[in-house]
Amino acid sequence: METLITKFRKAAPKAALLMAVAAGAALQGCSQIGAGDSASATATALSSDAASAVYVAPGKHDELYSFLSGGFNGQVSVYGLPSGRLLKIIPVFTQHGENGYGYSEESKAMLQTSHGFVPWDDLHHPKLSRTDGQTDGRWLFVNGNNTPRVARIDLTTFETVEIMEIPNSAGNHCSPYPTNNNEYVIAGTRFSVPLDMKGGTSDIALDKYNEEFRGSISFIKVDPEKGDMDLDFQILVPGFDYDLANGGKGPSEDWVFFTTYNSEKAGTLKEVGASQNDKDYLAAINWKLAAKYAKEGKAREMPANYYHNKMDKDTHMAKSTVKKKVRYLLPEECPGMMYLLPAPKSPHGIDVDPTGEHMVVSGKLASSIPVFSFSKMQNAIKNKQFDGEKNGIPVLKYESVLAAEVKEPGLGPLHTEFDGKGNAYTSMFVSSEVVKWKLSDFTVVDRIPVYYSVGHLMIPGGDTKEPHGKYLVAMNKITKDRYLPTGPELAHSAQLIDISGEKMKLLLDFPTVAEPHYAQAIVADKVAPKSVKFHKLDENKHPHAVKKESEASVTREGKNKIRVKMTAIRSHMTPDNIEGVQVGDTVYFHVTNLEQDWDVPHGFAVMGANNAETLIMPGATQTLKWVPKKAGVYPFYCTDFCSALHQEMQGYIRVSPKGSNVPITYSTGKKKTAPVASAK
Ligand code: RUQ
Ligand code: CUA
Repeated sequence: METLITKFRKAAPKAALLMAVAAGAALQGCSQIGAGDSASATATALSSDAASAVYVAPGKHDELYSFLSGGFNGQVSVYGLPSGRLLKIIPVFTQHGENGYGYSEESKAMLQTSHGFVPWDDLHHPKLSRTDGQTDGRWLFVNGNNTPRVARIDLTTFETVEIMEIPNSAGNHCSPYPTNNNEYVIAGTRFSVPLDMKGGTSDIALDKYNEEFRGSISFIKVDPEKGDMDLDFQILVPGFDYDLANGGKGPSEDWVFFTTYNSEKAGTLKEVGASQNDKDYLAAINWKLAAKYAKEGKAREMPANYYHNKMDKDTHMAKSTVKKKVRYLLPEECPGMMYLLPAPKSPHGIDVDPTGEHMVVSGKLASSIPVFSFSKMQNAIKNKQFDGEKNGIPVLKYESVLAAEVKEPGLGPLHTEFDGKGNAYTSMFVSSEVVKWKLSDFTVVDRIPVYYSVGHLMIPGGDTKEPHGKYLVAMNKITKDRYLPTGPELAHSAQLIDISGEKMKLLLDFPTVAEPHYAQAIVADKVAPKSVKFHKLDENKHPHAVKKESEASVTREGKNKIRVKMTAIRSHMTPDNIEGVQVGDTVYFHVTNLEQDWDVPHGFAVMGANNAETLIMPGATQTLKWVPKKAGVYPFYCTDFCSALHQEMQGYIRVSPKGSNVPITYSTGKKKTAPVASAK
């Protein structure tokens, strides 16, 4: 049973079902056996009106924006729902050739970390900002798993505007969780590590796991107006693995909950070692009390070394700040702040229902789904119904906090979302289905097969106080025969399910970009009206912006730096003829797009640049760095088809040998000589 999931990853979906039978577990949803084997079986699962339910006529807008994480591609993709149309890819932790993110001089700093430039990450969980426990459409927070980071995307521009590295963390999976008014975005470590208390990890023997390794939970403060993040403090927690986080609502608003596994503290072969205990824990933290302790002097301080990267709104340039300190709390010194609730076998998802009373814990290896009660938890704390303690943290008695167990829900429960009408929906990884059950009596009322091996599922607003319970998106881990084959690598598959009626109905399959883990969705009205159409040129404060063609220039600074301040407007660049550059020079092309209209970006690329193009939005300035290695003439051009004369939007830059006496000249049309070089 321990290796069920690992084995399953290698097995075909059908084999997994057989395995499940062999394991002696109850097999649910028999209707799906072999359903994936033929296209016709799938077709029968579709109701006849599915097509019209997802049809958004040409020129019409979708009802919802959805944000699907890109997993190991490090980006977020934006889909319209119900159509499943891909609207945009937002690069976050990865370089992106489409718009030069992570390649342009302005955006490179976004990807700086204490480990240097890290242009990739494993992005799992998008979470929308909230006001009064409901999505407000201002920002999207996402986590980077591998090099622990939390990023903020601004939903007026759909751009990543801030990335905060998380110190004392490794595998930032349990992240991010914004509280109901974005007071904090909370991020927990997946891998515990031996902290050297100086901002790094210690060089110690790996068999010291049990004594030396620790986890951390970070509390990032969010500016209520601007959204700017700031790491306020951390809680150093026992060396378990922390998997997922979800927060309270209403009565449980001050609390945030974390699933843990590996309470065994195994340091090797975790698929066995971390599955020994019958129960691991749900960790409950009173974040308001934690913040109070931190404010009232309970926090200690240790050296740290982590990057905070921010995109400046006016200059459109990212800047890194290196932080050298972090404050931390120890749970054993902060009574009432943290409790552990025993939860069956290596739980994965934790989801709190819209009323804030029920905490649903999905134990991927457990045969039932335990649902904890917040009011019972409060009573158990009051009456000290403890079952000992772990590292000074009280463990509550299982029975004292349990509301009920959902019996025989299916195999491999992972995640749960809610429709706001008293129903919960849980994804079943092993038995490949979504199971609907009632919060009133914890009975299963419906189930629908999904193709195949669903991980996360998402209902718009399904983790908030007010879900928009019309659709559910299942994000599946295995695709197999769902689409035309594309060689060994297949797109992952999402499925849209209608949950407006009693019975769930499959509406649509759509391929995703890389691997979506979680997603969030929001009604379009909360985002679309605020979408920026272009940047105002006269508000552009980029230090190398030029706002008129007559101000364009080429200057040599010092010995071998060349600055080209260029403008772009349909359908030419100024200047488009440049001479006087030498081998060994570093050339900065600062291109300002003079357009003041929606949807008229210009691109810029130069032959042989070890770089991507840069795509400049109207009113903005972007910089491409180029180091020519050989003398000659190099064309440059606009990469985005912007007008009928787009193909004419091109120019030449001449590169002469080092030390040559070709003077700097530049022009568009009539030739002009540079002013005497400024020496800087
Ligand atoms: S977690 S399903 Cu990050 Cu479940 Cu992926
Ligand atoms: Cu500008 Cu094409």
